[in-house]
Amino acid sequence: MNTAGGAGESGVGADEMLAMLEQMTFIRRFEEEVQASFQRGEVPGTTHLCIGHEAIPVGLAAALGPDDVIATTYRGHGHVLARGADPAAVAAELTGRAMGLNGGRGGSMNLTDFAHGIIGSFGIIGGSMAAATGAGLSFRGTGRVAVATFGDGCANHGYFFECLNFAAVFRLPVLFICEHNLYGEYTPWEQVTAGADIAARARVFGIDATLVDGMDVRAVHRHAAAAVARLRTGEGPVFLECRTYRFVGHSRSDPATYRPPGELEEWQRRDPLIVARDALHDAGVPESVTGEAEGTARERVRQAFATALASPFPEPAVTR
Ligand SMILES: Cc1ncc(C[n+]2csc(CCOP(=O)(O)OP(=O)(O)O)c2C)c(N)n1
Ligand SMILES: [Mg+2]
Repeated sequence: MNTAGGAGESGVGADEMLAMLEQMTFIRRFEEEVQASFQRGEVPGTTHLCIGHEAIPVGLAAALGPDDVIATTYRGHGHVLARGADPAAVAAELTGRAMGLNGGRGGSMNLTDFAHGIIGSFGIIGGSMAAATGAGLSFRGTGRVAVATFGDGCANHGYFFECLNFAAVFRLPVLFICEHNLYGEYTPWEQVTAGADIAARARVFGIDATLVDGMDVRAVHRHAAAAVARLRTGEGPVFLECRTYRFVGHSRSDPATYRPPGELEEWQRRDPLIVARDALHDAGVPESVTGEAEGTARERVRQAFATALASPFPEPAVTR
């Protein structure tokens, strides 16, 4: 249908907003299937889900061009999917199959797909910042942009300060995106992090830094698009602190009992899928149209995992 018209304050048209809702719904259902697959024993190692964070990968990906690159973390499945990696190859990597993005040998925490500008997912906190800063160094004067995503827990690591300083001094085209979900593993961020916000730390280096509503894909997209436009002109790095919340535990079967009662429910009221759906309904898009995202997402996830699980494991490594 022609859904031309606005979907709220962001300037994002309803068609684009609908596409973003579909993508967020797909990532949500994909991650739920990762968890189910993990519990069935099909995913070796561990998993860190981005359920609750979906507005960030989707709003960001819509602002990037095909020549831009991203370095993300172990909580990066959503970024990899949003950049356009083949979902079956992602599912296959998670389940250790030969057709996986990395031949089935990297797994959940190391998803890499150069064809889609994903230069790495990093299990080492801060590794994504270093990789994107290095990419930014090689992109100077080209108009290309390198993105680093990382968590609030990264803000106390040496990498954080070194990369911000280096990128600022050399005016690198790097977009630093902090996915601030209030916890580093099982520790509330304010117990280990001084200051009122993390963006303030970037400003010390003269970096343009903004707090963003990470539950609203329109806000993420608007800020990411403005940042990318600025970065292409060579004005130096930009920092976005996107406030979000993970609706699930840190990893594996973490029941997240360390959260205060009611906190999860409070954030779930601003579930990025609900925020996007409400904006579309307010813009006149009927529920019959927004509801289609659900069936499409489930079918794409079913196909991806069916393909992956039916595919062979890699040959055992040769040992010498
Ligand atoms: C250099 C380093 N130190 C410690 C760890 C152990 N570790 C794994 S996840 C994690 C928490 C990180 O929290 P945050 O950066 O907020 O990311 P989130 O998991 O919330 O997305 C830590 C400390 C690590 N992986 N790398
Ligand atoms: Mg965190």
